[in-house]
Amino acid sequence: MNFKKICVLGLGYIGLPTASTFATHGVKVLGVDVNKSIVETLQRGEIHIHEPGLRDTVSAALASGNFSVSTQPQEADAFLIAVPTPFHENKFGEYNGQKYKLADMRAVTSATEAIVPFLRKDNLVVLESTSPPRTTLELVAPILARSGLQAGRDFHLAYSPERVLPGQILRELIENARVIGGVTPESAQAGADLYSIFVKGQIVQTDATTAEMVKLMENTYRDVNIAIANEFARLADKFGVDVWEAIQIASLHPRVKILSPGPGVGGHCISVDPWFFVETAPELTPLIYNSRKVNDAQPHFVVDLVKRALGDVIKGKRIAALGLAYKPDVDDLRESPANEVVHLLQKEGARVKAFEPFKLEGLPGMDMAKSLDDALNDADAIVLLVRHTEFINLKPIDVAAKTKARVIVDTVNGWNAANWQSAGFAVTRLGAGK
Ligand code: SAJ
Repeated sequence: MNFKKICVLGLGYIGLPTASTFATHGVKVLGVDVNKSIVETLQRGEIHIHEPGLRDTVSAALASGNFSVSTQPQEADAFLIAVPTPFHENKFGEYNGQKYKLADMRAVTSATEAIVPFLRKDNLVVLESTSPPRTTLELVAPILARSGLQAGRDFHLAYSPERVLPGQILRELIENARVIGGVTPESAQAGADLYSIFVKGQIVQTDATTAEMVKLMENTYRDVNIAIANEFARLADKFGVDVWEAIQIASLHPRVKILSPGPGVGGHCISVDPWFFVETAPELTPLIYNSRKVNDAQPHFVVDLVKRALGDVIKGKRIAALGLAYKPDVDDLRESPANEVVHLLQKEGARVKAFEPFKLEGLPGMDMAKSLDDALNDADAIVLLVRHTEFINLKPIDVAAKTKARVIVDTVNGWNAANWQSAGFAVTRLGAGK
């Protein structure tokens, strides 16, 4: 198929990089977002999200004359849906007395509805949003049928998940393997024709539901494996073993690769996607469900460690919390376990001062330090919550000179315990029972 003009609905972390990359590859792109202020920001040539290289790609797309933005779709050869699929805030499912979260598909529904008046014979529609299995067949196709056209017969319909890593989106968008699941083989082929405009990685064609499952399986696999690493950390703590040493040794086995324990699992993908399986088949997913529970409980385990490090007294203690981001060297605080640790410590009566070098303003309700020195100054204990390079490179001697705190809690195996001990610190590490 030949694509002269496409319409991308949703200009967020995935839609904007995708739309602007198509435009810099010679396709006319209309970017659509229901949020007026996002559209206006882009029309001014600015961007509303932080992602390395994105500003340059969007500027190049605008300069090429191929990229325009609007709050309304228009006729096009292909429509891409890249809108968020968060959870319902106050709606839960229940199975055997266990509550689970439910995907909020309203954005997918309304973006699909917005396409209906513009859908023409032989068009291609691609859903990119992470969605519960069978969404393409059972939610998107029936809405598009309101046009009088039928998916797979009159127009092509496919599901193609993004699998890019925040911080490396623009490179991975081009280089990663791409899965395209069509409602018919012809739909998958049409999707492959479209993405091959810029994708250099392998393009794999399959059916729509397989592609939906693939995306959820990838992130669920990671979540379950982090959960087992977190349980190993708890076990090591109990048995007087250093989990980091044990993981290193176990991973010498040619068929074992253990992920890293930490303060929990954050971000907008791995802590979210497994729920889409649980929601659609709670009776089949006890392992996935319990892994989510283990990872969500990990901040409580960290708080117990901090308590232990402080001789069981947490109330009134001043704690410097280093890092709030959901993972190292990013500015994204969404669903971050570090935030959860800070909230729990505050609830226990600690006076927490947090320092996040990638987002100094932090989050509402937090006492944010303006600088590292500001955080360390008059702290009783230092808790390392994120492996930001800046923190990993700290020298114990320098830190000792800036604070009266002599207690550190390392939740990410970021610091060499012996070095800190020789600078006079009492060191507690997550998973280090030794
Ligand atoms: N984490 C651990 N231990 C580990 C690895 C990660 O505790 O050994 C924690 C991190 O600290 C973080 C969370 O897990 O809080 C998730 O971080 P991540 O770097 O593993 O993943 P994300 O959420 O940034 O991006 C993932 C990626 N998926 C996989 O690696 C399977 C990315 O490719 C997906 O595109 C993205 O989810 C998504 O949007 O689905």
